[in-house]
Amino acid sequence: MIVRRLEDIIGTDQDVGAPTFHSRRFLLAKDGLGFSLHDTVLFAGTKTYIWYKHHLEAVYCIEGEGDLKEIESGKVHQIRPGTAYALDGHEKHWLTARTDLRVVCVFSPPLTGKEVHDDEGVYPLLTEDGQVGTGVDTGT
Ligand code: 9YT
Repeated sequence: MIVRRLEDIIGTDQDVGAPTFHSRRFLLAKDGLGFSLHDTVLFAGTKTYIWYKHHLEAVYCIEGEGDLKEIESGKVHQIRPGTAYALDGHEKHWLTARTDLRVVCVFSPPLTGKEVHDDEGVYPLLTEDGQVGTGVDTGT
């Protein structure tokens, strides 16, 4: 049995920062469950480019307002508390946070400590409309 609380994660190496979000990683590959579990807050007014090339992800919004744009199809989905989405096709997307947007995320295969550094090592992207995003590609 594993029991962890947010206060146990904050300030540890499982509490990671990036230019447009911070993420508290409750469960990682080392926990041996076959998935990882994250509590992520995307900062109000930011737009994040995300492509998980080798991972599946499910996301459930618990706080805030934003939208998700699928880059290939151009489809836009409103994200608000009670909305879940799953990247079952490794879709490239933009996640825009109108307010702080808090989401609970599950990855399969689970993220490991190595991807922590990959994520943080990605530099902000300057997009055509002048917004700063973070290229997030946890694939290896
Ligand atoms: C919004 C989203 O995809 N969050 C995933 C978790 C985050 N990439 C992390 O923990 O680094």
